[in-house]
Amino acid sequence: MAKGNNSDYKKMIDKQYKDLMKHCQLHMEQVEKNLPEPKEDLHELLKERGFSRRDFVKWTSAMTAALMLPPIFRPMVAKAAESFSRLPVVWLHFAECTGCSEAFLRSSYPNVDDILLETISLEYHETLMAASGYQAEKNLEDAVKTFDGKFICVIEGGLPRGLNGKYLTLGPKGKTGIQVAKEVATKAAAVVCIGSCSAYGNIQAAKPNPTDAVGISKAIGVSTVNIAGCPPNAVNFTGTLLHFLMFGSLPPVDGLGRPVWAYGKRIHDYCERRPHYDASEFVEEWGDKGALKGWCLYKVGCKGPYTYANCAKVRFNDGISWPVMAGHGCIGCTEPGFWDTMAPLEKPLDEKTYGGGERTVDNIGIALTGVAVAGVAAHAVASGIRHKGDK
Ligand code: FSX
Ligand code: SF4
Ligand code: F3S
Repeated sequence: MAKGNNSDYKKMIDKQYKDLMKHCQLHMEQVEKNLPEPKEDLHELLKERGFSRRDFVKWTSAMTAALMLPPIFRPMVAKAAESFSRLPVVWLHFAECTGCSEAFLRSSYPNVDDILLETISLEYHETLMAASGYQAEKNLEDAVKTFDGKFICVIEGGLPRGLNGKYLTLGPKGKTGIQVAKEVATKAAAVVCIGSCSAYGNIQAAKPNPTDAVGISKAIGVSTVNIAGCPPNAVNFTGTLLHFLMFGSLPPVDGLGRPVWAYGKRIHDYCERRPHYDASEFVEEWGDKGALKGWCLYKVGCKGPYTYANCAKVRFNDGISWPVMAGHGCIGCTEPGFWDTMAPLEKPLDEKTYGGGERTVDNIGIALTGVAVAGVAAHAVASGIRHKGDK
């Protein structure tokens, strides 16, 4: 490319980021004005847990990069983190195992993301709140009324549609999950699905799906941002909420509703065992010499080539490990219907059906999930319309 073109391009990018920064600053001023005062002092909390200022700065850099923003946005990420407890959140539970809440709130090695989640202003959370029965229902009604159009509705769990939704009823009035979801989600600024159950139905939607369970978007027809995974990574949730605080909208998503910054690449693309895959060095059975040497887990069922997520990059438990590092293949938990489509979990997918031979694995992954990428633009537009945040 000619030198002139290069500098024109740089100027254009610089201008775009400048405009984005301006938008971010304006939006954060609105946040200051319109949302309640912070309920928690993040820095106090971090200090109590033994995190230094330097740890926080390191975390802001990592989060800014993870969100695919240039370093000039670091102070804004820090500001958004400090404002995290201003964001009113109503957290609903439907058909699921509550592993998502457990994974987020009971970390043995809490990192900055986990502490950030502790500051979240939970107006309603069925597992954590003390209230029950009529009182709980009143709390929910009050929260929805007080923060109408401003709160984030976080949903864990899918919705059974069978028997008119009566496989799942909640509260003293015996409302169906579908009713509750409609009442709350339609009043929210945005709906964030935590985990593959609320995103796509997941385990309760696995064949033969006796209750006709589906994800939230399919059940009630609202656009949702899907933090897929069973359970998902806290980083992907906090990053998505930080984006909302900074820009007043949720981040761009793929055709399956997953934020592109977190789910834009395959497990196989970031995997530390990838050089062994490329060198055809495979674990053939559990405990063999390949397993001891950390070779590729494809032949013992790793579904990393078909799965979009950043697990290898951000890992779990304060970056300690992730499934493939721990020695088991990825089971594809961020993909819709993985219990059926990725089965058997400890064997490769049928190579006859999918083309056969390791050389084709890359192509299979892209063919199977290509549909996700094709829908990026359409869904981004739809979610932009859906979210009532600051324009
Ligand atoms: Fe599902 Fe979450 Fe898996 Fe469990 O709530 S994503 S079954 S870890 O708990 O929804
Ligand atoms: Fe890693 Fe699995 Fe890909 Fe092997 S098949 S390189 S273990 S993601
Ligand atoms: Fe799930 Fe695979 Fe990550 S099983 S946690 S997407 S490595």
